[in-house]
Amino acid sequence: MAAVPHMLIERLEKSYQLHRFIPGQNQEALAFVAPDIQAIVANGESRVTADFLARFPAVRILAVFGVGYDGVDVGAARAQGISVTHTPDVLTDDVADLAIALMLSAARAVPAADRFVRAGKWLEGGFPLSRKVSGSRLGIVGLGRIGLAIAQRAAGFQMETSYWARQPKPLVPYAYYPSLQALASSVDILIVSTVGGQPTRGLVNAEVLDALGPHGILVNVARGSVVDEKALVRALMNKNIAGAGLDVFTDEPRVSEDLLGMDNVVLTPHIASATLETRIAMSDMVMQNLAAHFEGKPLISQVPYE
Ligand code: 8YV
Repeated sequence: MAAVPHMLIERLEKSYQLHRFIPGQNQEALAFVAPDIQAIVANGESRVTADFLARFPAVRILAVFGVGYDGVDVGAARAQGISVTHTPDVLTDDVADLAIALMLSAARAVPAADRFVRAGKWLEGGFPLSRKVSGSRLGIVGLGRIGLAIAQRAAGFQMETSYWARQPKPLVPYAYYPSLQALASSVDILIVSTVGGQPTRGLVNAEVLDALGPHGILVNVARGSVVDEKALVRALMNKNIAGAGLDVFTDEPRVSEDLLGMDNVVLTPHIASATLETRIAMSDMVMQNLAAHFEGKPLISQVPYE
């Protein structure tokens, strides 16, 4: 699990008395100060359960460093009078950029081609042909801020974009498929950019991957939980799909040995929002939300209560 970055910790330390919680390590020390803690900062992957929150009776704000807050029990936070904030918008471009990078890398086999050159194999012959991206059909799973930014970029590649979402989006020029399987069967590349958590768990399952088909490529920049990873491994092994580009995993930072061994899979370590510029902007948002809370002003990016 990624920790809150050092740049944010340094800024928090300048304004607040900071206690760092390292799961499985300093629980007793933290229990000692827990009644006095007024705010919690977590990252997008943090698991913040009702039991955890119950240990901090004075907390009134939980600021998530990330757009996704699927690890937070928002209902429990609400019941305890805790406002939850996150960092939307500032990371949209970066996540969409990485989705396109993974799409191109997987379809054009860029990392495999790089390994090929470095291993001196070029001297023995040419590299196998890859798949054309420009003009191909793109399916987007979840057309929120990030999905829309991916669609805009895909337009530059003359891709025909369609999407699945829990509800159709008004006023978008892309075809809506109420069935994810039907979407998968009519595209070449499927990019997952939907929210994580219970509503989307295992959404991309064996049937969806089968529908994507032997020339299809799957990209995931959302959450590992959205894809049935065992089904994905089987689909890749049996060549039911052609390849994948993955930034998120079921049990990250542990990545399945099967995926590690596959040449047609491009793997990145949950870095979609990890540029210096964006991480500074995300840190700014966390600081601004905390400051607003302690000054009694409206929060700048509170998550909706479900
Ligand atoms: C971060 C994320 O990697 O925004 C999210 O939901 O998953 C990412 O931006 C994460 O929050 C940093 O730990």
